[in-house]
Amino acid sequence: MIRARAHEELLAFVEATGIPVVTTLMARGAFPDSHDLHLGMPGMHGSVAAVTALQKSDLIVALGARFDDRVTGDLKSFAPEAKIVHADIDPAEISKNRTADVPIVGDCKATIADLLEAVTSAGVQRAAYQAWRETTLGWKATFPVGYTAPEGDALMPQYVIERLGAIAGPEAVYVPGVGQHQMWTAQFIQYERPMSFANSGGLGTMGYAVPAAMGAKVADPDRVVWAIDGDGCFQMTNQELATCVINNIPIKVAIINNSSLGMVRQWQTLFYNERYSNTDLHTSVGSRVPDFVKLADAYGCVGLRCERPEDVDATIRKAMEINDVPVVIDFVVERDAMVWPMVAAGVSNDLIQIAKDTAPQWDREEDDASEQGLDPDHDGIPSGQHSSDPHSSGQH
Ligand SMILES: Cc1ncc(C[n+]2csc(CCOP(=O)(O)OP(=O)(O)O)c2C)c(N)n1
Ligand SMILES: [Mg+2]
Repeated sequence: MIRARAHEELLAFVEATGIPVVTTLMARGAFPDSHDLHLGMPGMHGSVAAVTALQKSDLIVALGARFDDRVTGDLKSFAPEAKIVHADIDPAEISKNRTADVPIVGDCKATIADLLEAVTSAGVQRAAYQAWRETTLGWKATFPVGYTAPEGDALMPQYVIERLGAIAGPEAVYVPGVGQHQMWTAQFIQYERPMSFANSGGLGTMGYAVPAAMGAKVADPDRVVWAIDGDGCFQMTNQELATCVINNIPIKVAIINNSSLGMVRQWQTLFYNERYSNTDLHTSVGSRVPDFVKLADAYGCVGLRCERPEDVDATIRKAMEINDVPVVIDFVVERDAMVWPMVAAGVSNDLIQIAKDTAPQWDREEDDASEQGLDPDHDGIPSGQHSSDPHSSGQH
Protein backbone atom coordinates (compact mmCIF):
# COMPACT_ATOMS: atom_id res chain seq x y z
CA MET A 1 0.00 0.00 0.00
CA ILE A 2 2.70 2.46 0.98
CA ARG A 3 5.15 1.49 -1.75
CA ALA A 4 2.31 1.73 -4.27
CA ARG A 5 1.46 5.24 -3.03
CA ALA A 6 -2.15 4.04 -2.97
CA HIS A 7 -3.38 5.94 0.10
CA GLU A 8 -5.60 8.38 -1.79
CA GLU A 9 -7.29 5.55 -3.67
CA LEU A 10 -7.78 3.67 -0.39
CA LEU A 11 -9.40 6.69 1.25
CA ALA A 12 -11.76 7.13 -1.72
CA PHE A 13 -12.68 3.43 -1.67
CA VAL A 14 -13.37 3.45 2.07
CA GLU A 15 -15.43 6.63 1.94
CA ALA A 16 -17.50 5.27 -0.95
CA THR A 17 -18.22 1.91 0.66
CA GLY A 18 -18.07 2.73 4.38
CA ILE A 19 -16.18 -0.52 5.03
CA PRO A 20 -14.08 -0.32 8.24
CA VAL A 21 -10.28 -0.50 7.86
CA VAL A 22 -7.44 -2.12 9.78
CA THR A 23 -3.79 -1.25 9.10
CA THR A 24 -1.16 -3.94 9.60
CA LEU A 25 2.21 -3.11 11.17
CA MET A 26 3.68 -2.46 7.72
CA ALA A 27 0.71 -0.33 6.69
CA ARG A 28 0.67 2.05 9.66
CA GLY A 29 -0.01 5.48 8.14
CA ALA A 30 -1.48 4.17 4.88
CA PHE A 31 -4.88 5.23 6.23
CA PRO A 32 -5.27 8.04 8.80
CA ASP A 33 -5.56 6.81 12.39
CA SER A 34 -7.93 9.71 13.11
CA HIS A 35 -10.47 8.49 10.53
CA ASP A 36 -13.73 7.24 12.07
CA LEU A 37 -13.54 3.97 10.17
CA HIS A 38 -10.01 3.09 11.25
CA LEU A 39 -10.19 0.25 13.78
CA GLY A 40 -6.46 0.04 14.55
CA MET A 41 -3.75 -2.54 13.97
CA PRO A 42 -4.65 -6.25 13.78
CA GLY A 43 -2.54 -9.14 15.03
CA MET A 44 -0.74 -10.46 18.10
CA HIS A 45 -0.64 -6.97 19.65
CA GLY A 46 -3.51 -5.47 17.71
CA SER A 47 -6.54 -3.62 19.01
CA VAL A 48 -9.55 -5.65 20.13
CA ALA A 49 -11.65 -3.95 17.44
CA ALA A 50 -9.22 -4.72 14.59
CA VAL A 51 -8.61 -8.32 15.63
CA THR A 52 -12.27 -9.05 16.23
CA ALA A 53 -13.47 -7.31 13.09
CA LEU A 54 -11.28 -9.60 10.97
CA GLN A 55 -12.36 -12.61 13.02
CA LYS A 56 -16.10 -11.91 12.57
CA SER A 57 -16.18 -10.48 9.07
CA ASP A 58 -17.84 -12.13 6.07
CA LEU A 59 -15.61 -10.32 3.57
CA ILE A 60 -11.97 -9.26 3.83
CA VAL A 61 -10.46 -7.13 1.08
CA ALA A 62 -6.72 -7.61 1.67
CA LEU A 63 -4.66 -5.04 -0.22
CA GLY A 64 -0.94 -5.83 -0.27
CA ALA A 65 -1.20 -7.73 3.03
CA ARG A 66 0.15 -11.26 3.33
CA PHE A 67 -1.76 -12.98 6.15
CA ASP A 68 1.36 -13.24 8.27
CA ASP A 69 1.08 -15.55 11.32
CA ARG A 70 1.44 -12.50 13.59
CA VAL A 71 -1.82 -11.25 12.07
CA THR A 72 -3.80 -14.46 11.65
CA GLY A 73 -2.87 -16.25 14.88
CA ASP A 74 -3.80 -19.91 14.47
CA LEU A 75 -4.46 -19.93 10.72
CA LYS A 76 -7.22 -22.54 10.66
CA SER A 77 -9.39 -20.56 13.07
CA PHE A 78 -8.70 -17.19 11.42
CA ALA A 79 -11.77 -15.32 10.10
CA PRO A 80 -13.76 -18.53 9.55
CA GLU A 81 -16.74 -16.89 7.83
CA ALA A 82 -14.80 -14.57 5.55
CA LYS A 83 -14.57 -14.61 1.79
CA ILE A 84 -11.17 -13.25 0.78
CA VAL A 85 -10.41 -10.77 -1.98
CA HIS A 86 -6.61 -10.72 -2.06
CA ALA A 87 -4.65 -8.21 -4.16
CA ASP A 88 -0.86 -8.29 -4.26
CA ILE A 89 1.79 -7.37 -6.81
CA ASP A 90 3.63 -10.62 -6.03
CA PRO A 91 1.71 -13.68 -7.26
CA ALA A 92 3.60 -15.86 -4.75
CA GLU A 93 1.66 -14.16 -1.92
CA ILE A 94 -1.78 -15.06 -3.27
CA SER A 95 -3.22 -18.09 -1.45
CA LYS A 96 0.16 -18.70 0.24
CA ASN A 97 -1.33 -18.73 3.73
CA ARG A 98 -5.07 -18.20 3.32
CA THR A 99 -6.80 -19.29 0.14
CA ALA A 100 -8.09 -16.33 -1.85
CA ASP A 101 -11.65 -16.51 -3.17
CA VAL A 102 -10.90 -13.63 -5.52
CA PRO A 103 -7.18 -13.42 -6.41
CA ILE A 104 -5.92 -10.20 -7.99
CA VAL A 105 -2.30 -9.75 -9.09
CA GLY A 106 -1.45 -6.11 -9.58
CA ASP A 107 -0.26 -2.79 -8.26
CA CYS A 108 -2.44 -1.60 -5.36
CA LYS A 109 -2.93 1.91 -6.74
CA ALA A 110 -4.42 0.65 -10.00
CA THR A 111 -6.22 -2.23 -8.32
CA ILE A 112 -8.05 -0.07 -5.79
CA ALA A 113 -9.08 2.38 -8.51
CA ASP A 114 -10.55 -0.57 -10.45
CA LEU A 115 -12.25 -1.94 -7.32
CA LEU A 116 -13.84 1.45 -6.67
CA GLU A 117 -15.17 1.56 -10.21
CA ALA A 118 -16.51 -1.99 -9.86
CA VAL A 119 -18.36 -1.35 -6.57
CA THR A 120 -19.70 1.96 -7.85
CA SER A 121 -21.08 0.45 -11.03
CA ALA A 122 -22.49 -2.48 -9.04
CA GLY A 123 -24.41 0.08 -6.96
CA VAL A 124 -22.85 -0.83 -3.59
CA GLN A 125 -24.26 1.54 -0.97
CA ARG A 126 -22.70 2.61 2.34
CA ALA A 127 -26.03 1.74 3.96
CA ALA A 128 -25.33 -1.94 3.27
CA TYR A 129 -22.60 -1.87 5.93
CA GLN A 130 -24.39 0.29 8.52
CA ALA A 131 -24.99 -2.46 11.09
CA TRP A 132 -21.42 -3.75 10.71
CA ARG A 133 -20.05 -0.24 11.15
CA GLU A 134 -22.02 0.20 14.35
CA THR A 135 -20.85 -3.14 15.70
CA THR A 136 -17.16 -2.61 14.93
CA LEU A 137 -17.12 1.03 16.02
CA GLY A 138 -18.77 -0.12 19.24
CA TRP A 139 -15.82 -2.44 19.87
CA LYS A 140 -13.43 0.42 19.09
CA ALA A 141 -15.14 2.68 21.63
CA THR A 142 -15.40 -0.02 24.30
CA PHE A 143 -11.87 -1.42 24.03
CA PRO A 144 -9.37 1.36 23.25
CA VAL A 145 -5.70 0.45 23.35
CA GLY A 146 -4.41 1.81 26.64
CA TYR A 147 -2.28 1.11 29.67
CA THR A 148 -2.39 1.58 33.41
CA ALA A 149 0.54 2.95 35.35
CA PRO A 150 1.33 1.31 38.68
CA GLU A 151 1.01 3.35 41.87
CA GLY A 152 3.82 5.82 42.40
CA ASP A 153 5.91 7.80 39.95
CA ALA A 154 7.09 5.03 37.59
CA LEU A 155 7.91 6.24 34.11
CA MET A 156 5.75 4.20 31.75
CA PRO A 157 7.19 3.48 28.29
CA GLN A 158 3.78 3.91 26.68
CA TYR A 159 3.52 7.40 28.18
CA VAL A 160 6.94 8.40 26.81
CA ILE A 161 5.99 7.23 23.32
CA GLU A 162 2.55 8.84 23.48
CA ARG A 163 4.14 12.19 24.42
CA LEU A 164 6.77 11.86 21.68
CA GLY A 165 4.01 11.39 19.11
CA ALA A 166 2.02 14.31 20.51
CA ILE A 167 4.99 16.70 20.58
CA ALA A 168 6.75 15.72 17.33
CA GLY A 169 3.39 15.33 15.54
CA PRO A 170 2.23 13.58 12.37
CA GLU A 171 4.77 15.30 10.10
CA ALA A 172 7.70 13.59 11.85
CA VAL A 173 9.04 10.13 10.93
CA TYR A 174 9.13 7.40 13.58
CA VAL A 175 11.49 4.45 13.32
CA PRO A 176 11.39 1.74 16.00
CA GLY A 177 13.66 -1.27 16.42
CA VAL A 178 12.21 -4.67 17.37
CA GLY A 179 10.58 -5.53 20.67
CA GLN A 180 8.10 -4.03 23.10
CA HIS A 181 9.07 -0.47 22.17
CA GLN A 182 8.29 -1.32 18.54
CA MET A 183 4.77 -2.46 19.39
CA TRP A 184 4.15 0.60 21.59
CA THR A 185 5.45 2.81 18.77
CA ALA A 186 2.90 1.16 16.46
CA GLN A 187 0.12 1.49 19.06
CA PHE A 188 0.63 4.83 20.79
CA ILE A 189 1.67 7.20 18.02
CA GLN A 190 -1.10 8.52 15.84
CA TYR A 191 -0.11 8.12 12.18
CA GLU A 192 -1.86 10.37 9.71
CA ARG A 193 0.23 10.00 6.58
CA PRO A 194 2.12 7.29 4.71
CA MET A 195 5.93 7.15 5.14
CA SER A 196 5.75 8.44 8.70
CA PHE A 197 6.54 4.99 10.15
CA ALA A 198 9.49 2.87 9.02
CA ASN A 199 9.91 -0.61 10.34
CA SER A 200 11.64 -3.93 9.67
CA GLY A 201 8.31 -5.76 10.06
CA GLY A 202 8.44 -9.52 9.62
CA LEU A 203 12.24 -9.52 9.32
CA GLY A 204 12.35 -8.63 13.02
CA THR A 205 15.71 -6.94 12.67
CA MET A 206 17.06 -5.66 15.99
CA GLY A 207 19.45 -2.82 15.18
CA TYR A 208 17.22 -1.42 12.43
CA ALA A 209 16.28 1.88 14.05
CA VAL A 210 19.45 3.99 14.04
CA PRO A 211 20.60 3.22 10.47
CA ALA A 212 17.04 3.38 9.11
CA ALA A 213 16.43 6.72 10.83
CA MET A 214 19.70 7.93 9.32
CA GLY A 215 18.47 6.93 5.85
CA ALA A 216 15.09 8.58 6.42
CA LYS A 217 16.79 11.81 7.47
CA VAL A 218 19.04 11.83 4.39
CA ALA A 219 16.05 11.15 2.15
CA ASP A 220 13.96 13.92 3.69
CA PRO A 221 16.26 16.30 5.61
CA ASP A 222 13.53 18.78 6.52
CA ARG A 223 11.59 16.25 8.57
CA VAL A 224 12.18 15.50 12.21
CA VAL A 225 13.22 11.84 12.39
CA TRP A 226 12.93 9.94 15.67
CA ALA A 227 14.52 6.53 16.11
CA ILE A 228 12.58 4.96 18.99
CA ASP A 229 14.90 2.20 20.06
CA GLY A 230 15.21 -0.48 22.72
CA ASP A 231 18.21 -0.64 25.03
CA GLY A 232 18.96 -4.02 23.44
CA CYS A 233 18.46 -2.99 19.82
CA PHE A 234 20.43 0.24 20.26
CA GLN A 235 23.49 -1.76 21.26
CA MET A 236 23.53 -3.50 17.90
CA THR A 237 24.01 -0.46 15.69
CA ASN A 238 24.63 2.63 17.81
CA GLN A 239 28.08 2.96 16.21
CA GLU A 240 26.23 4.43 13.23
CA LEU A 241 25.94 7.58 15.34
CA ALA A 242 29.50 8.14 14.13
CA THR A 243 28.24 8.17 10.54
CA CYS A 244 25.50 10.61 11.57
CA VAL A 245 27.93 12.97 13.30
CA ILE A 246 30.61 12.83 10.59
CA ASN A 247 28.09 13.38 7.81
CA ASN A 248 25.93 15.92 9.61
CA ILE A 249 22.76 13.81 9.82
CA PRO A 250 20.98 15.08 12.94
CA ILE A 251 18.60 12.25 13.85
CA LYS A 252 16.97 11.98 17.27
CA VAL A 253 17.05 8.77 19.26
CA ALA A 254 14.71 7.92 22.14
CA ILE A 255 15.99 4.84 23.96
CA ILE A 256 13.13 3.14 25.78
CA ASN A 257 15.46 1.79 28.41
CA ASN A 258 13.78 -0.97 30.42
CA SER A 259 17.14 -2.54 31.25
CA SER A 260 15.94 -5.69 29.49
CA LEU A 261 15.33 -7.56 26.30
CA GLY A 262 11.78 -6.62 27.21
CA MET A 263 9.81 -8.56 24.64
CA VAL A 264 11.62 -11.78 25.57
CA ARG A 265 11.21 -10.93 29.27
CA GLN A 266 7.45 -10.49 28.69
CA TRP A 267 7.24 -14.06 27.32
CA GLN A 268 9.35 -15.29 30.25
CA THR A 269 6.88 -13.61 32.59
CA LEU A 270 3.77 -14.93 30.88
CA PHE A 271 4.82 -18.37 29.66
CA TYR A 272 8.02 -19.41 31.50
CA ASN A 273 7.19 -18.80 35.18
CA GLU A 274 9.26 -15.60 35.41
CA ARG A 275 12.48 -17.46 34.64
CA TYR A 276 14.46 -14.43 33.47
CA SER A 277 17.22 -16.18 31.62
CA ASN A 278 19.67 -13.80 29.93
CA THR A 279 17.27 -10.92 29.43
CA ASP A 280 18.63 -8.53 32.08
CA LEU A 281 20.84 -6.05 30.21
CA HIS A 282 22.01 -4.01 33.24
CA THR A 283 21.52 -0.80 31.28
CA SER A 284 19.57 0.97 34.03
CA VAL A 285 18.54 -1.29 36.91
CA GLY A 286 21.48 -1.67 39.30
CA SER A 287 24.08 -0.41 36.85
CA ARG A 288 24.39 1.48 33.58
CA VAL A 289 26.47 -0.70 31.29
CA PRO A 290 26.84 1.21 29.10
CA ASP A 291 25.83 4.67 30.22
CA PHE A 292 23.95 5.84 27.12
CA VAL A 293 24.37 9.54 27.92
CA LYS A 294 28.15 9.13 28.09
CA LEU A 295 28.07 6.99 24.96
CA ALA A 296 26.17 9.72 23.08
CA ASP A 297 28.66 12.27 24.33
CA ALA A 298 31.60 10.11 23.22
CA TYR A 299 30.23 10.15 19.67
CA GLY A 300 29.78 13.92 19.65
CA CYS A 301 25.99 13.75 20.06
CA VAL A 302 23.96 15.45 22.75
CA GLY A 303 22.98 12.94 25.45
CA LEU A 304 20.00 13.52 27.76
CA ARG A 305 18.44 11.36 30.44
CA CYS A 306 14.83 11.33 31.65
CA GLU A 307 13.63 9.24 34.59
CA ARG A 308 10.44 10.94 35.79
CA PRO A 309 7.07 11.48 34.11
CA GLU A 310 7.10 15.18 34.92
CA ASP A 311 10.34 15.66 32.93
CA VAL A 312 9.20 13.90 29.74
CA ASP A 313 7.78 16.87 27.85
CA ALA A 314 10.64 19.22 28.68
CA THR A 315 13.23 16.62 27.66
CA ILE A 316 11.51 15.94 24.34
CA ARG A 317 11.17 19.67 23.67
CA LYS A 318 14.85 20.20 24.44
CA ALA A 319 15.74 17.49 21.92
CA MET A 320 13.42 19.07 19.35
CA GLU A 321 15.38 22.32 19.64
CA ILE A 322 18.74 20.71 18.81
CA ASN A 323 19.12 20.42 15.06
CA ASP A 324 22.85 20.57 14.40
CA VAL A 325 23.91 17.24 15.94
CA PRO A 326 22.17 13.96 16.75
CA VAL A 327 20.43 13.80 20.12
CA VAL A 328 20.07 10.67 22.24
CA ILE A 329 17.60 10.53 25.14
CA ASP A 330 17.93 7.72 27.66
CA PHE A 331 14.36 7.26 28.91
CA VAL A 332 14.69 5.04 31.98
CA VAL A 333 11.32 3.29 32.11
CA GLU A 334 9.37 0.74 34.16
CA ARG A 335 10.77 -2.69 33.27
CA ASP A 336 7.63 -4.69 34.05
CA ALA A 337 5.40 -2.89 31.57
CA MET A 338 3.92 -5.29 29.04
CA VAL A 339 2.45 -5.01 25.58
CA TRP A 340 -1.33 -5.48 25.53
CA PRO A 341 -3.62 -6.58 23.96
CA MET A 342 -2.01 -9.92 23.16
CA VAL A 343 -2.93 -13.08 21.30
CA ALA A 344 -0.53 -15.78 22.53
CA ALA A 345 1.54 -17.45 19.80
CA GLY A 346 -0.28 -20.17 17.90
CA VAL A 347 -3.74 -19.73 19.45
CA SER A 348 -6.92 -18.41 17.89
CA ASN A 349 -7.46 -14.66 17.64
CA ASP A 350 -10.74 -15.33 19.48
CA LEU A 351 -8.59 -15.69 22.62
CA ILE A 352 -7.28 -12.11 22.59
CA GLN A 353 -6.45 -10.79 26.07
CA ILE A 354 -6.33 -7.16 27.17
CA ALA A 355 -4.20 -7.93 30.25
CA LYS A 356 -2.80 -11.02 31.97
CA ASP A 357 -5.58 -13.65 32.15
CA THR A 358 -8.11 -11.01 31.13
CA ALA A 359 -10.31 -11.40 28.08
CA PRO A 360 -12.36 -8.46 26.85
CA GLN A 361 -15.61 -8.26 28.81
CA TRP A 362 -17.98 -8.74 25.95
CA ASP A 363 -21.01 -8.72 28.29
CA ARG A 364 -20.74 -5.01 28.91
CA GLU A 365 -20.48 -4.33 25.22
CA GLU A 366 -23.27 -6.79 24.41
CA ASP A 367 -25.58 -4.91 26.75
CA ASP A 368 -24.75 -1.72 24.88
CA ALA A 369 -25.19 -3.47 21.57
CA SER A 370 -28.54 -4.99 22.50
CA GLU A 371 -29.81 -1.53 23.40
CA GLN A 372 -29.00 -0.56 19.84
CA GLY A 373 -30.72 -3.69 18.50
CA LEU A 374 -27.46 -5.27 17.31
CA ASP A 375 -26.27 -8.80 17.65
CA PRO A 376 -22.49 -8.81 17.86
CA ASP A 377 -22.36 -12.63 17.86
CA HIS A 378 -19.55 -13.38 20.28
CA ASP A 379 -20.17 -17.08 20.75
CA GLY A 380 -17.04 -18.91 21.72
CA ILE A 381 -15.12 -15.94 23.11
CA PRO A 382 -14.52 -16.46 26.83
CA SER A 383 -14.96 -13.57 29.20
CA GLY A 384 -12.43 -13.14 31.99
CA GLN A 385 -11.83 -11.19 35.12
CA HIS A 386 -10.00 -7.98 35.85
CA SER A 387 -6.28 -8.31 36.26
CA SER A 388 -4.85 -7.92 39.73
CA ASP A 389 -1.52 -6.98 38.21
CA PRO A 390 -1.27 -3.19 38.16
CA HIS A 391 1.57 -3.28 35.64
CA SER A 392 -0.25 -5.17 33.01
CA SER A 393 -3.69 -3.77 32.44
CA GLY A 394 -4.49 -3.25 28.79
CA GLN A 395 -7.04 -0.52 29.35
CA HIS A 396 -7.23 2.94 30.80
C1 LIG B 1 19.06 -9.67 15.67
C2 LIG B 1 17.96 -10.19 16.54
N1 LIG B 1 18.24 -10.97 17.61
C3 LIG B 1 17.23 -11.43 18.41
C4 LIG B 1 15.92 -11.10 18.12
C5 LIG B 1 14.80 -11.62 19.03
N2 LIG B 1 14.24 -10.49 19.78
C6 LIG B 1 13.10 -9.86 19.43
S1 LIG B 1 12.71 -8.58 20.42
C7 LIG B 1 14.07 -8.86 21.39
C8 LIG B 1 14.34 -7.97 22.59
C9 LIG B 1 14.65 -6.56 22.19
O1 LIG B 1 15.10 -5.86 23.35
P1 LIG B 1 15.10 -4.29 23.37
O2 LIG B 1 15.77 -3.74 22.16
O3 LIG B 1 15.62 -3.81 24.68
O4 LIG B 1 13.54 -3.93 23.20
P2 LIG B 1 12.34 -4.08 24.28
O5 LIG B 1 11.60 -5.33 23.94
O6 LIG B 1 12.95 -4.11 25.65
O7 LIG B 1 11.51 -2.85 24.04
C10 LIG B 1 14.81 -9.96 20.92
C11 LIG B 1 16.02 -10.49 21.56
C12 LIG B 1 15.68 -10.31 16.98
N3 LIG B 1 14.44 -9.94 16.62
N4 LIG B 1 16.70 -9.84 16.21
MG1 LIG C 1 14.65 -3.16 26.35
